[in-house]
Amino acid sequence: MNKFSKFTKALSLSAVIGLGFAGVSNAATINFNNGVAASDGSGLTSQYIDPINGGLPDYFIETFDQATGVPGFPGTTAYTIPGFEDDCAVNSVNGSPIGISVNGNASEIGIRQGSVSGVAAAPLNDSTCYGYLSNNGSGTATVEFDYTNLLDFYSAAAPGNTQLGITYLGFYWGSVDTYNDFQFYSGGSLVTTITGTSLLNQLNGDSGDQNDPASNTYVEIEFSIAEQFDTLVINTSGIAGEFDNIVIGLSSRELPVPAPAGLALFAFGLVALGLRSRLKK
Ligand SMILES: [Ca+2]
Ligand SMILES: [Ca+2]
Repeated sequence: MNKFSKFTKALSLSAVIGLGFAGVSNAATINFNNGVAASDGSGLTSQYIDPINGGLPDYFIETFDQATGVPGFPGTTAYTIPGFEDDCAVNSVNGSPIGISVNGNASEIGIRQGSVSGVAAAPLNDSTCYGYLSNNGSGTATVEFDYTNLLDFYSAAAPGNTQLGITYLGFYWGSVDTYNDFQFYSGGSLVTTITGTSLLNQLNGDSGDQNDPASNTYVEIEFSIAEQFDTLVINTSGIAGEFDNIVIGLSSRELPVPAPAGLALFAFGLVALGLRSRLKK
């Protein structure tokens, strides 16, 4: 039993209907239609893990809410907006062997609830705490989520497993702007980039729209083991880049049993039974 298994709870399963993502190399498979409703009122979350219901082993979630913090992660309130300290935190940061490192300019990183004009907009249907990055009006703001610690912890716990890496990342991207982008690095080398412009083109969304599902979407990236990443970098050259429910999955993670085919057969069986009972009458 993996030590981390206790941190994940139950499976939240949905149909897996992925769409290819144009404009990105074959380094990773990017989907954006698999998000499921989050049980904590945060809009959308990963099909593999829910803030309250949990998920399959070897997935980890950052909700930015203390209420749905992960046991064992002490977290920090260093980036919370005054007035929300009791509710918000980066749950997974530092302070533990498996903590992540958040690197960036504290004046450009925020965690809060609700929308404030000219500051940040809550992702669609997200009434919980979320994270955001702002350039405060000029230049480019950057924040780095470094998972090297977590990866090292797992690697040490699985000696001989040279195939261990982070091969999944999902996040709820609120009010996608043309000037936001997400980059993935491994050992300092760029693996792939998702730009707001590409995403909006794919979804036919309007830049910065806070109310349109086409501009507020759950993005998932599946990496091959050769293209695993250890660091997520978010950039924005405007106000603002908003995100919530960041989920990472290790290569050792469980994948759900492919249910749709079985469910379809089951449904067909029910229909057939229904027909038979009707014919009997
Ligand atoms: Ca949240
Ligand atoms: Ca935005």
